[in-house]
Amino acid sequence: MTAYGPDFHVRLQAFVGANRGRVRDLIHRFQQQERQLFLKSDLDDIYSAFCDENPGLSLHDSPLGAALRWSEEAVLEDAWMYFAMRTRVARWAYVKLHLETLEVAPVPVSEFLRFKEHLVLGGQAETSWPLELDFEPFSREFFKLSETQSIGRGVEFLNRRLSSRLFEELGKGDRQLLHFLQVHKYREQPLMLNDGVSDVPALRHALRSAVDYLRGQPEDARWDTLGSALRALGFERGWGRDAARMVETMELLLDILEAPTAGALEAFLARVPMIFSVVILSPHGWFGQSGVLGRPDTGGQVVYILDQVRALEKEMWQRIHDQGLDIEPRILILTRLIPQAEGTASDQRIEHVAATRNARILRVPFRDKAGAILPHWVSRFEIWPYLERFAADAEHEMCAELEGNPDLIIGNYSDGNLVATLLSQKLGITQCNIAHALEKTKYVYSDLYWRNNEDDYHFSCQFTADLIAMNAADFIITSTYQEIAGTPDSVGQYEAHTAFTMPGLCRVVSGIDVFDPKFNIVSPGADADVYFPYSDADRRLSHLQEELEQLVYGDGDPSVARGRMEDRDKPFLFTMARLDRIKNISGLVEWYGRSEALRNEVNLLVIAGHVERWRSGDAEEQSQIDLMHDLMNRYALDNQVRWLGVHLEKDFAGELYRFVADRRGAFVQPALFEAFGLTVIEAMSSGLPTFATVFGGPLEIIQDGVSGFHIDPNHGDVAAQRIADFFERCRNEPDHWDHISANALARVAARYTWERYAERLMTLSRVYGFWKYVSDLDRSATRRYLQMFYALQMRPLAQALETD
Ligand code: UDP
Ligand code: LCN
Repeated sequence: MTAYGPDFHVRLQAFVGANRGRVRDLIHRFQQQERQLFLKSDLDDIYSAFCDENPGLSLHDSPLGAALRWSEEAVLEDAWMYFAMRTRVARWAYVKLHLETLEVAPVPVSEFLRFKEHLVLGGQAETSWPLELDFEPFSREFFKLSETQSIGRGVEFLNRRLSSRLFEELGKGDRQLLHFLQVHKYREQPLMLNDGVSDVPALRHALRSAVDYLRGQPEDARWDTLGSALRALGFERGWGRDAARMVETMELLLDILEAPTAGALEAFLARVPMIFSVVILSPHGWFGQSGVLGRPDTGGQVVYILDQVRALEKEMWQRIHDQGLDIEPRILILTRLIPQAEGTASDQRIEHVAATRNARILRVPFRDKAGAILPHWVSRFEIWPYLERFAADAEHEMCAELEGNPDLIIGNYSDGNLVATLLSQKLGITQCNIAHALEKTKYVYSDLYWRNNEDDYHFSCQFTADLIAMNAADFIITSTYQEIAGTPDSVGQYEAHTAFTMPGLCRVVSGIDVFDPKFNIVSPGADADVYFPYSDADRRLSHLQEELEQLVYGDGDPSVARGRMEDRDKPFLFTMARLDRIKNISGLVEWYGRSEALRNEVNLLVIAGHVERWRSGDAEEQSQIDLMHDLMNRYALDNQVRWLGVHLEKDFAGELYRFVADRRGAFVQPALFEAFGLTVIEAMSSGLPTFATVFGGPLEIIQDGVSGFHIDPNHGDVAAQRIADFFERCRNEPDHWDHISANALARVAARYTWERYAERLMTLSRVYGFWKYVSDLDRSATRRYLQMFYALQMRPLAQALETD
């Protein structure tokens, strides 16, 4: 098989030169298409057809075959064709081919992008001077991962690489570690070390003396009795709750000073009391604890954050407690206050988060230019003008609530990550980003033809914000590997920001490097108190059964329900999602309508959006509602499909998944693309066999045919048949259902839990905080560049959206 290397284009040129006639035939095929832009699927189709017709050519093993297979995109104009080749996961190269002379040459990414811009700007692309963004020079000096399998394990490699380098430099690392430990305090209370320890030899000496002293004390002795002796040696609180743990922590540090290893460093840093308060940003949606889910902008992110907060608080409390400190951790979720709250709590300034000790939601309103509070909800695509003012107001309110600055700021989604950037940069606080979903990959050509979408989506603002935030973050966590770098066959969400162009706005030649060690995969879980196995009889919410029966099988109120499942003996398929185009709920209804086999096997329950159009205030949702009615009519589905336009509370939704499992049904997630897919792990945690899209997170969550099934939303008929076959098999072999169900449960338990999530996130925050302090991970040059980019591009774009 041809591999990519520095001489690839020479080999390609030789092959093209030796097969001129055939290559011209192939070029002719492209030209016949009468188009200029080819996506991977177009290239594959043309190439496969050509190979079938020219069996003697054996293109497959040739450099030309490889170039075509690797190409994600090609652009044809006049005498040239340019190819963007993804030669391996996250590795790109660009090449051009002259259509007459058949000259081949490698090209830099900027030339490829400029050529592509012709499609939009015509000849102006050559003469214009666009803003060309290149973040690469800023990180040239930094350590980067080099293997694709290391992507997303940044902290592991950062520790390995930097610990040896730092400590090699003649005690430089030791000194920095000493300074780092000396600055720790909680408010005015010093922690870890006091001024009694002046240099590294003194620290080693003090540690040895303290360990000797502590070994002579009862293992469970506390600071109250040990403190005065330890203080005299130079120590403050923070080493452990009792003598045994203090010895462990001190010995870990002695080990590091002796010969640092990545493992010891991580274990030690994980114990350093650094994180007492955390701010989590989620500005755009209806953020609340009830009555908000299922609305257009209020999806999994809200569920994720509330579960995250509960898990984080527990973890923070435990760590603080284990280190012998009696400090209550504080977590604030900062979101938008919406006065016209439509029955939700979104108009309340502050709200305690249920099942936490101290976590709260703090809501700060958006203000317009004149300073007036914005009363109504604003779509996530329209919020850009309000964020800078929101950040300024939020800063005051959050610092007042916390009585000081937080120790960590976590952004969520594009808007939250941008506000996190503004606050973190201003206050000098460690910043963690969580994208949840990056919009760029959801819409084909959202970059190249951005102007076509500008009125509805304002991607100019969103992609600019994403670039700023991802480059500003100290670390980024993602739910899956594919979110960062895709798969061998598909481009990752972050990877899609490596190089792209928005003609007339900016040309991004290096937007983000997925080999940067700032990326870490930390997958979320499903709330184990709500989503538990259907077989767990003692915990079942039996009081909800009647209501569920009514909801699923009843006639229901026509304003919120359409259709009923007349044959109650059949199992049913269940799907639940926001009624966005990308969720493809209407696609599922259509596959179902068209598949006799599937209709014979099962009924379908859909919970999505509203049944009555007027209830929706969102254009995309309204058009999906129209389409759903159209499909229900076209395929006469009213006696087999039940469509409910209700937003379920969490407990109720949890019991509904189990209700489906009791009847040996299955869950379907048919999205065109799903960044992660919390419903998928909720269904699997309930023991439901799950069929989910092959595009996005579910590809990684489910092992196809083992713990569930993948379906391709672009081949609905095949998907429908696959589901029908499963039910047919279950009728003949009832064990099959049990087998998939048990594997789904095991898969989630092994990989997707909030306990593991919280442990990782707290460790990462400390490790990145440490490296930021002791090395130049602070990236001051990048910061300055980003500030300029913000002021010169982001702010004017956002301001232009605000009407008077
Ligand atoms: N959800 C809900 N009621 C609804 C629709 C959705 O409770 O009517 C919940 C669902 O259980 C899941 C979340 O909203 O927890 C959706 O998250 P997911 O990651 O599947 O998709 P997103 O909406 O974030 O794109
Ligand atoms: C946003 C999405 O689109 C989902 O795929 C995720 O599961 C959710 O956020 C939580 O991260």
